[in-house]
Amino acid sequence: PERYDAHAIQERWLPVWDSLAPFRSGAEGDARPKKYVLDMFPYPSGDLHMGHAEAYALGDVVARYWVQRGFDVLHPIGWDAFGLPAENAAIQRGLDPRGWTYDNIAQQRASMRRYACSFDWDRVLVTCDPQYYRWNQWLFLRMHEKGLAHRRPSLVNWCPNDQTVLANEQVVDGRCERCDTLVTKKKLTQWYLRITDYADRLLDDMAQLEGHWPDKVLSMQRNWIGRSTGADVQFRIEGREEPVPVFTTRPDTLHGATFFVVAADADLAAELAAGAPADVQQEFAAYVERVRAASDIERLATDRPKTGVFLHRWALNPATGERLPVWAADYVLADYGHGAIMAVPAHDQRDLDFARAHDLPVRVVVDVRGEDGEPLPDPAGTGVATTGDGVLVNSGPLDGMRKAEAIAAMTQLLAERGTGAAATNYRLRDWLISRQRYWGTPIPIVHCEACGEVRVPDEQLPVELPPAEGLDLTPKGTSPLGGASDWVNVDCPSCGGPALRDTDTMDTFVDSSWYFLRFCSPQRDDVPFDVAEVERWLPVAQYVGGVTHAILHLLYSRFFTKVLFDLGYVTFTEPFLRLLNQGMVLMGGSAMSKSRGNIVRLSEQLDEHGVDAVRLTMAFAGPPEDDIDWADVSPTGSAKFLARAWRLARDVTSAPGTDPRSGDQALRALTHRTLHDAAQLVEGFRFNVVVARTMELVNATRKAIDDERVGPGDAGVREAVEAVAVLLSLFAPYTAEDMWAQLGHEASVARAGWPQVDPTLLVEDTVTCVVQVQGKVRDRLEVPPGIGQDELRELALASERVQAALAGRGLRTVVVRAPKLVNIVPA
Ligand code: ANZ
Ligand code: ZN
Repeated sequence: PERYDAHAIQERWLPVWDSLAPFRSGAEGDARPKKYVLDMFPYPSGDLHMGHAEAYALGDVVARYWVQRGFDVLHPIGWDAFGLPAENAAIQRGLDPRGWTYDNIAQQRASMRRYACSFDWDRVLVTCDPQYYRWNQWLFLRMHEKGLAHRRPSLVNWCPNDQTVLANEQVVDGRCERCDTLVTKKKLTQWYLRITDYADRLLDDMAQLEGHWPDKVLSMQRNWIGRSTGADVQFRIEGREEPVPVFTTRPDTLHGATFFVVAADADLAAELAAGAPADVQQEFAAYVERVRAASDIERLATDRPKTGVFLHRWALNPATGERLPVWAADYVLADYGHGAIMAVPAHDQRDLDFARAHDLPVRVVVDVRGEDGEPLPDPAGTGVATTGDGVLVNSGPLDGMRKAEAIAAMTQLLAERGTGAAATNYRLRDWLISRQRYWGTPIPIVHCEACGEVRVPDEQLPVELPPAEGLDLTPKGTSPLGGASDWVNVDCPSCGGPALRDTDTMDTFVDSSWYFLRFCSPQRDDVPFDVAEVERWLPVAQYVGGVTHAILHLLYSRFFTKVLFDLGYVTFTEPFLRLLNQGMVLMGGSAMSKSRGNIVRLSEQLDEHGVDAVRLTMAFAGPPEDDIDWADVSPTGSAKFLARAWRLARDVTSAPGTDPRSGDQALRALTHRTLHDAAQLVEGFRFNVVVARTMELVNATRKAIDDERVGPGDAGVREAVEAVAVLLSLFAPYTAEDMWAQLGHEASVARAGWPQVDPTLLVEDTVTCVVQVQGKVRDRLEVPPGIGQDELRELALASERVQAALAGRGLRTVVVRAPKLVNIVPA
């Protein structure tokens, strides 16, 4: 063919690849070293969108690169197929969630094939398949045996619109992550996984990930776990037998505590209020009602008015014996620390705001200085708490100590007196996995009046979902599975008596917390994963996905891995060694959304520009972490470049296998330099630079031919064009494959292998640059022939001999004639 026709090329190669299956992994006897490259699997919400197109283009660069480097690469795909959208489609449009889900999967799968994703299609898994979710149940049972899965009544986040419980992670700014409704609280008995038992390990093992995961993700995880160290301090309350503990990060400020606050919605507040005068009791009851309606985020917001009720009760400061008024307020949370605090308004901003709102005393106990060494003004007057380091004052035995020393001293003092101890607190909460929805994994527990909570025996797994037909799926606060009476009523596996199945389903994040293990042996129906295969492939060498999963999914996967390590099923404690978070694809500066009407449809882009041009554009748009604004990029430009590269392959006339050593030396040097750098650039995720360097190689080759410096039969030209084909095989697989075939090769370019780089060709030529000061030669520098004027000027001025000749004088003029001469005239 004479003309580059992207669509014809696609038609030509798709069926060939189907039969070649160049990305099949883990074949018996395949001696290549192993590498696991994983793209986050999609939710089958419709056809692929531009975000998928970016993620899968970038993940493919990495996977295809390692294949070229001679690795047996596991690059699997599957579908995260349970969840609310399917259920909502069922409710709103009367569709069967199963059918809806599998239809979407078929569509996405076809699009991925067309998009030439280098997936191993023999390993596909779908989480709503009973053969998958039976292992969710199996894992749940193992955790139940270890006490890591348990049920308890508690206040939970509740979405009044979806009528479902939400994990803390699914509450964003006090709103439901999915539907944006304000989240409220509700008391329910729910299933939890004890991720808090793993808080320290989840934090400490991050040392393994440092430098390999984006810093931003590591710090998000750290904040989410939220470990803080300090002390528990016991406060006696007049008229109450038991002392009440508070958690503080600043035991050093104990002498500055001027009041005491109990979370208004904590049981303790109700108890203390019960001993208060009748009018206070009424005021308190009305207040609690209002508090319960608000979300944690609203309650903690610093700009929120500090409301509260004085309970007419008194706490005793264990350091001073002073009587502190006890308040109930909503800025203290019931489920953090002990749900009560000692308030130190001089040194805590929220306490200060509260003190100023309710006329409570403010006492400075740390002398904090500004940058100028002067004491910072009194917080009582400025309304700004002083939170920094300083010297303790008004604090008895602590006076004169600095903050850190005083924290240690006070902690010890409290311990000696039996009124306190060092303590650690976490923001992390146990993972609430119960959902009162249909489209999820049934919890494999049976409730029997005689035996209590009974685990479904392993051999009875999977507990399959009953058909949706006939069930009322509309949210109502209890699970739709309760309506499937044939399914719910079972014989107790333990005593054989009448019993009921648990009707909750699991949070879908359970499904994605171990899917990377299942990919190693997706067909095994006797174990969740083949331990030997997992040993062979894991940990995942490279994980690629969106930053939206920076907390939830990654934390849960890390947690599952550690649990499986403790159970002896895996030998590693971190599942993902390296993480790449790609940016988003925007349109006109904002995220694509139906409401903005700025959605770019991937299928239309593929029809218009061809697959390769779209994929190349994704890689070329900028560093992968950055967002891509589709309005600013040029798939047309990408297509033109691809045509130019393709025409080079058409024009090569030397035979395959020609010894390149007889080729044009300048072109060869560029080819080898490009290959050498490209490898490092891909490994550092600088894909856009690799594309730019490939363009440079294409242009230089074309120019060498056009200038008649070399002929199309030159072995250096063939070598350059073959290198271009291999480089492009990472970004534009169809074009690369067609070029490879035009160059006379029979096998797929995908497995051609990275060309051997000849180190002798990497040595750059240099020229000698003379540096003069006042007309006298002072130094000679070896510089690359292509050095820039500015760079050469800096180099010359940095020379020790030149500096000696200048002897501290300033510069009048510096004349630079790159690469040969620099002439300096001092002032
Ligand atoms: C006295 C104090 C003095 C505090 C001071 C701070 C500064 P993190 O870092 O988040 O762990 N606190 C404790 N329990 C709380 C609850 N349930 N709701 C709201 N606030 C609570 O912060 C711990 C600090 O937050 C604790 O230390 C306590 O205030 C407050 F100069 O105690 B501090
Ligand atoms: Zn029983």
